[in-house]
Amino acid sequence: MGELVRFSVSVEDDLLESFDRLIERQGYGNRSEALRDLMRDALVRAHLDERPKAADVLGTLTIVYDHHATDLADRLTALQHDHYRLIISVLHVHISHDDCMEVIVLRGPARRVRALADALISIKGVKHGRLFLTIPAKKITDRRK
Ligand code: NI
Repeated sequence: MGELVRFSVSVEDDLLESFDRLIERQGYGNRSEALRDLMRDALVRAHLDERPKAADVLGTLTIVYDHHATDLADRLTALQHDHYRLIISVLHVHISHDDCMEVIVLRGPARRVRALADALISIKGVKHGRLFLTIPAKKITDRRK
């Protein structure tokens, strides 16, 4: 953790009022913590955007599917076994009589993680899927550029 630095920011009053209402609804105790989170999120997104070939990213892929769909569960499982080195863990939840949700925790090269997520989401019968990517915490404020 770096040393705390204070700085001032000029902003339109209506923008600041809206921001304050938002962060209060979100449960932030003060602007500083909300601003720190926005800065970290921007840095993570920039890191991922600027390094499409990043060697080490972390991801969670959430997919929802009907387990009755023909061959779907087998295809999802086979594809995950084909890429087992990218998969840290899988959480399976039976969310109704028909539907399942899986949260697949991934770690590896960005391109391979994205490609596996795209392949899983695009299998016929997957109703919804979304990949969330982040990076190891120490890289968020990496001073090397
Ligand atoms: Ni299930």
